[in-house]
Amino acid sequence: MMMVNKTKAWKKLAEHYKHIKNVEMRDLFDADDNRAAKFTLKLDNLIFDYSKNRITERTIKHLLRLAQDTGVPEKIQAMFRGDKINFTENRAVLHTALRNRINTPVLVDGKNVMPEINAVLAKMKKFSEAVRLGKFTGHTGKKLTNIVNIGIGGSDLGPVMAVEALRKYWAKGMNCYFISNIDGTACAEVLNKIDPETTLFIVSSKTFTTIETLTNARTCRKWLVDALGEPAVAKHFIAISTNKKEVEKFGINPENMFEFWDFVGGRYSMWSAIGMSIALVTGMNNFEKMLDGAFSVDKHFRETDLEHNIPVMMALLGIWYNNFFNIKRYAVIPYDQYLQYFPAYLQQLDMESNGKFVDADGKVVTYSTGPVLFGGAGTNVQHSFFQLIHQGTDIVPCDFIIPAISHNEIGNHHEILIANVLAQGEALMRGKTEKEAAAELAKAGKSKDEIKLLKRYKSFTGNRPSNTFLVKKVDAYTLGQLVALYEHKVFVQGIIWNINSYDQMGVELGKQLALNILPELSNNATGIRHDCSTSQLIETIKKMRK
Ligand code: G6Q
Repeated sequence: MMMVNKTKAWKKLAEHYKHIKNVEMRDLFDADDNRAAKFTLKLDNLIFDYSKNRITERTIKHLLRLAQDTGVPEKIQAMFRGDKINFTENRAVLHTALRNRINTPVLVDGKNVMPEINAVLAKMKKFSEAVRLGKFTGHTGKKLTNIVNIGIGGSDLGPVMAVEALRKYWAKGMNCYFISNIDGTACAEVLNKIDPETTLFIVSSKTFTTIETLTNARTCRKWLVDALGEPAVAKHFIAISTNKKEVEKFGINPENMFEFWDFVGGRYSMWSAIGMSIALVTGMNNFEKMLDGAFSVDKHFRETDLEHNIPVMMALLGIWYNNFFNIKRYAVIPYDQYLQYFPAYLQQLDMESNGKFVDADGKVVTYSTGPVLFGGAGTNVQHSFFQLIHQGTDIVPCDFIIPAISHNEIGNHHEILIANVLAQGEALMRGKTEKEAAAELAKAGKSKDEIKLLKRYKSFTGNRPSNTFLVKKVDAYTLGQLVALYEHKVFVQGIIWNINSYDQMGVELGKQLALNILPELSNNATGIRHDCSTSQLIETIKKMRK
């Protein structure tokens, strides 16, 4: 296949960029009162306003042509159909089947996977309700009120993000903790807070071979057995995995195992039983609402033409900046404290999916793929990295997310929050000329000399892009929608860049590398040749630890 940067659509965009790069967004807005309406899409109560981007209708036309020419519409259908689009692992990519709320058959190797998915959902419902109602109790008969998810990467980031996002829906008296890092501190700090009699551990691992998760699980198991004895394990440990054999080997009763499948990637797995902590703490009804929200986006993504398709537009705008403006980063800023872990979650989703340099034909790409993503909750980040976003030499396109209604409407807190996010988007778009800065300084009573000195420092180039996602309230449904929008955005970009968004060789390399050094640290095994820096560090650490 021809590399995408050699296609006619790409060349047209490169040509068009030469014109757009000098166009000011503030002029586009001043010239067209209808610009916001023109560049806004809606899905239920979710509004995606992408008018504050360096685009015209012509830009969109060219970008849509790129999506057409790279086969985005067909590839969307191929994913939902269960084609093995994860070609390096020869797997279908069917996280969408997990939230296929109308239960239409989805075939993998000719077999409908929906009955198995529904069976696990039913098992999750039964179990989570039993725990929440105190029918499934701990070994000593006490209600299980401390939920501890042990997992890492895709088996942690989704659940922790969603559980925190839905904190307002937590059952009274229930607490949820996450142990992911192999750093003993992660385990120690959680175990210090909980009581074995009231704790349920969820060992979440797709492969059930990940060293961090298994080491943490063993430590927690020992802690529990020391307190309550071996028979307690059956009442305090459940497993979520695709690997039944390893779960049994670990000593967890298969009855307490909730299965998922190879066609669900780790970072796409919060919709599976990996989301058990969400169901336990917020209730299965909320977990199902999250699936409903994601399903609404799946339907929109599958059935809407490219131009009105929110994930497609998100993806195309990302490509426009990454590949034509040469901007290889973007920030996601939710103005909602409950969404504080959303950027960290998206970091994995986007960077693990599209941080690839070899295309589907095995060739090294000659264009940029996945950008660097960072972010944090607003307004906090306005007091940290926003300086660079406003005046840095590098442009950072931003996604702002804001709910119209807060879960905690206290005084005028939420109005202040909303005023901040809207002001940021406007300021980034408009900027402030030296003349405007001078006028402001004069109004503030500054002297001529002060104005001369300060006006340059207080001016802002503007013309800095942002998208605004406005939702009514961050509930489970909306959360499901937001996550699914980004999932599909990442998918579309992977299609256009012609890479496999669904493998993670870099993560696997990390798993393998540590295993080479471990024996050298724990005993005196030698014989592995390292670079002299690594050898020196190993020796020094050993001395320090003696
Ligand atoms: C996700 C990645 C990775 C994975 C973790 C944990 O897509 O593959 O983040 O989720 O390495 O793996 P296990 O769930 O197998 O323990």
